[in-house]
Amino acid sequence: MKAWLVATLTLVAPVAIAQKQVNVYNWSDYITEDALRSFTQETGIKVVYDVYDNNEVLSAKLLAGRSGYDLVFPSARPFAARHVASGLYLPLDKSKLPNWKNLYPDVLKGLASIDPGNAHLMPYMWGTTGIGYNVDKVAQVMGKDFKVDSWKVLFDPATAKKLSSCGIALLDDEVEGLGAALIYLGKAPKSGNVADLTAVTNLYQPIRPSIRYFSSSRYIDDLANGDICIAMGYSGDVLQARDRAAEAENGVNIAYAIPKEGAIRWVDSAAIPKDAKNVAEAHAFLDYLMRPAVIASITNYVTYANGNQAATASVDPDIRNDPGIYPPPAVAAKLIDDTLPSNAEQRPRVRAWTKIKTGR
Ligand code: SPD
Repeated sequence: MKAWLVATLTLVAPVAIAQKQVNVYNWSDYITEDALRSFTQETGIKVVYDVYDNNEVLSAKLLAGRSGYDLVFPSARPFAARHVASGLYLPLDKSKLPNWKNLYPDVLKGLASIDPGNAHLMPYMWGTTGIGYNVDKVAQVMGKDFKVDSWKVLFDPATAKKLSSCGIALLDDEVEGLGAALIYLGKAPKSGNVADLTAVTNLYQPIRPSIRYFSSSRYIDDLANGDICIAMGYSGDVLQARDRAAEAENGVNIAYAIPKEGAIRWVDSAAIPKDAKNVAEAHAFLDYLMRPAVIASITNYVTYANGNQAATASVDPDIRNDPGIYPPPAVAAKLIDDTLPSNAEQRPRVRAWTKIKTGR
């Protein structure tokens, strides 16, 4: 072939145009398929979506570097706070986020204490950690007048033993697992005090044989199907279990309780890892998530409150008035915002939690 012909063919040969994409790593059961599909339809950006159910798993990937993710959703305290302090995130380019104005000023103010100037973290959803339960099975085992209104339901060995017959699950979450026990003992949920943590391990020790498993996601389906009857759980996940059971019309009746001793209120945020490859696409996806109609429809499905003030009017009234999702003032007064243990407090906490989980 003549040289000039080869050159011409090379020039006109079709070049595959790479589709833009964004690699998202979020908690499981925390978005709608419809939101992902609509984003791609509108922008042409493909969303590669992976899920986790534990902040430690996300942290390990970020600390190792080259996670391959362009957008991640750490819980604000202590995780996102530590990530920001370690320089793991890119500053957000607010000029690419016109919907930032829709966010709640109070939520932003809360995040600014761990992320000065709200430079890296966008508030996504917030919720509480309490107790999810199968109303009829618990009544069957404990008697119809038994109330699920205290952490005692999980931490009293005699009660736990009885409830183990229908299945108890706990979160695989050090912050929440230790936090609930510390609140029950009247201590600060972020305590790293060795005496407090010994009291916590002593509290778990007699109930440990009654715990079927530790998982931060499996309990949703298990509650909905009637395979367990009680779980320490995240508010929206328990209410998703309630909705799944109702949809399946399987006669399982799930409720969520915020214990009278108090509970942790947490916020999950979104951030762009420092080594993200698709930064423009990550900003486009973040801005899309801050559209009132988009985030309200996600809230309506995942049953978590969001950090978007402009979305409130579009949230389904049933969700807005659900005390498990938006706790009324008397309950809110008992909530303790997630906190940030120091490194010195963290070490004994990790040791205590490992001991509790392994039962050794
Ligand atoms: N299925 C979504 C669950 C989100 C829970 N994030 C909160 C963690 C609190 N430590």
